[in-house]
Order: sequence, then structure tokens, then C-alpha cells
Amino acid sequence: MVDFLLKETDYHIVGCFRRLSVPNDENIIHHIDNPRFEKVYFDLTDPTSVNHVVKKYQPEYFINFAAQSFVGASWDIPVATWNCTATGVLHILEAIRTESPRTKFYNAGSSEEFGDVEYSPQDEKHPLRPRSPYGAAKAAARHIVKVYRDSYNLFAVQGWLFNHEGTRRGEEFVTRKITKSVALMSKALREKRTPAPLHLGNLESKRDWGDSEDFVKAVWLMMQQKEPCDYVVASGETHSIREFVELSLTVAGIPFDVVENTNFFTGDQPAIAYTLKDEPEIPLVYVNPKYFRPAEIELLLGDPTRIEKELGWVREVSFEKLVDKMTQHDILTLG
Ligand code: GDR
Repeated sequence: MVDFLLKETDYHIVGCFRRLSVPNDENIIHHIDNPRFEKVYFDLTDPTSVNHVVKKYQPEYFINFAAQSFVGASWDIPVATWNCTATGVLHILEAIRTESPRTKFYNAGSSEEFGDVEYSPQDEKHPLRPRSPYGAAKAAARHIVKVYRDSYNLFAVQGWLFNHEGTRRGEEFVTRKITKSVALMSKALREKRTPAPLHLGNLESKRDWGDSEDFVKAVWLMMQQKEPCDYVVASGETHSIREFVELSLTVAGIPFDVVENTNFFTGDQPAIAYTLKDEPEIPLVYVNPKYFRPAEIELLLGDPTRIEKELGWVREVSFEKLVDKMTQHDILTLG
């Protein structure tokens, strides 16, 4: 988002960061010396800090991408997830209401709010049926944003963003976990070593994956509307984790065989899902129950028709291009 705003606008940008003992600046390090980019400490769970930032800067826009955003961890740390992802949003709304009511607010909504889906593709009318503490917190945030919008006449919007990926994606999320591991396998094979296998959870779940660079444009378009309105932002295609794995291996030029009996696997021990082609003793991918979730969303597929028609949003990067870009990047950076 910062890359986009620095390039496409002339705004001064204030980046709000939690204080960490080990810096986590990797994704914005290239902007640290830019005079249009300022870094301030802030914590969504500390309403005083939120209030202070809003009061001091009176921002034209407030874009909130902060959350405990890893669905898998939200069962382990449900209260922390809730405090940041739901209550934190209320802290922002209160700060805007009291200190800077003309600030336009964007909150990151999620396809995880749709959860146990009733129909496909999911559009703006689909009910909220979350399946994880994370999804429930995002759904709560959506309700409170709407309540503040209606009660106090604030410009407050949130998209339902389906999965969006890229070369800066955190390594615990499945796409980056796959592309990084595939890159390391490719390096090992080039160096005539046995590759370390990748352990994944549910290979059959399906996600609607888009490119983050396309999605920030959608966020910006939503902020430019005359009247605040929430939109689904999605690619309109759904693919399984298996398809992602197979395409990434193909991009890396790693030939593979599929071990058929892991389809819809329910065992309690890791099982081999893919091996190197014609080398059954060299496993490439395991399905490992350790990575199964207490409640899974088997399928997500978004319908972006409304944002395309009403705001003219155009998606430039296809699923194939995305897997290619992420895999090639990791192959390059991992040598
Ligand atoms: P998700 O993303 O939960 O959809 O949320 P994630 O990449 O974590 O999982 C996608 C699917 O892959 C399956 N899976 C695995 N997932 C992980 N992380 N690790 C594995 O080893 C693995 N094996 C299989 C999962 O079970 C799931 O079905 C993302 C986040 O960015 C949210 O913050 C955001 O709101 C939504 O996308 C839209």
C-alpha cells in the first residue's frame, strides 16, 4: 500500500508500528529514508496511542491493515486475536469520531467472514458465517464499522478481501510456505543433494488467490467513492492447495509423481503426497495432520463483479502468473 501511495499520490504517509525488540522492517525498509514516509509507534490494543496518532495528524485517510492475521494461530491466541482484530478497530473508530470525523477510514475485511459458505461465488449479500476466532473477530469489526458509519455519518468502509499474495507474504501462509520450500528443493536438486520435503496440512481446500498489488488498487478505489460502500475483492477463480503445489513444482522444473491415497486424507500420521518423478524413495511433499485446523473452510470463491462494474477495478495478475512470480522470486533470492 505504501509503495502504491508513494507512487500514485503526493500524500505524506504515517506508518504505525508496534514496538518489537527485533525490528521487522524488511517489507518497508526501502522507504525508511523517504521524507514522505514517517514511522511512529502505535498499538491497536492501546486506545491512548490510537487517539494520539489520530489527534496529532488529523489524517485524510486511515487505512487499517493491522490484525493477528494468521487464521491458524487464532485458535491458539483467541483473546489476543480478538483484542487486535475486533476491539482495535473500535479504538480507531472512537478516535476518528472524537478527534477527526472527516478522516476516511478503511478497515481490512476478509473472506474468512463468509466462512462456512452457503453459496458460490460469494458476493456482498452472502451472510457472515465465520469458522475461526480470526473470522469471528473480522465479522465483529465489520458490524461495528457499519454501526459507526450509520450512527455518526463517518466515511468508513471495508472490502471483503479474498486471499492476496505476493513476494512479501509471511512464510507461515500456505502460498509462501510452498514457494519457498520449492525454491529450496530446486536448489538442492541442482546441487545434487536430496531435497528437504515440505509438510502441509489440508491439500484439498480451495482458495481464491489474487495478487496484493492488484488488491491495493481496489482498496484505494473504495476510498475514492462519494458514498461509503463495501465490496468483495477477489479473483473470481478458485484453486486447491494441490494445484498451487503442482504449479509451483512445475515452474521450478521439478518433475513429480502424485501419491493417490492422500486425496482427502484423514490419517493422524504424516503421509507422503508427492515424490520426485520415478524416485518413490524421495518424498517432496507430506500431508501432515499437525497443520490441520480445528475447523476448516473447504472452499472460498469470490464474485468481484460489483467492484469491477461500479468502480472499474481491473485485475491484472492471473493465478498462473502469481504462482510463477512467487516461485521465481524465491528461486532467485534463495540462490
Ligand atoms: P487463510 O490463508 O487461512 O486462507 O487466510 P493460509 O495461507 O494460512 O491458508 C490457506 C489454506 O491452506 C491450507 N493449508 C495450509 N495453510 C497454512 N498456513 N500452512 C499449511 O501448511 C497448510 N496446509 C494447508 C489451510 O488449511 C487453508 O485452507 C489468509 C490470511 O491472509 C487472512 O489474514 C486473510 O483474511 C484471508 O487469507 C483472506
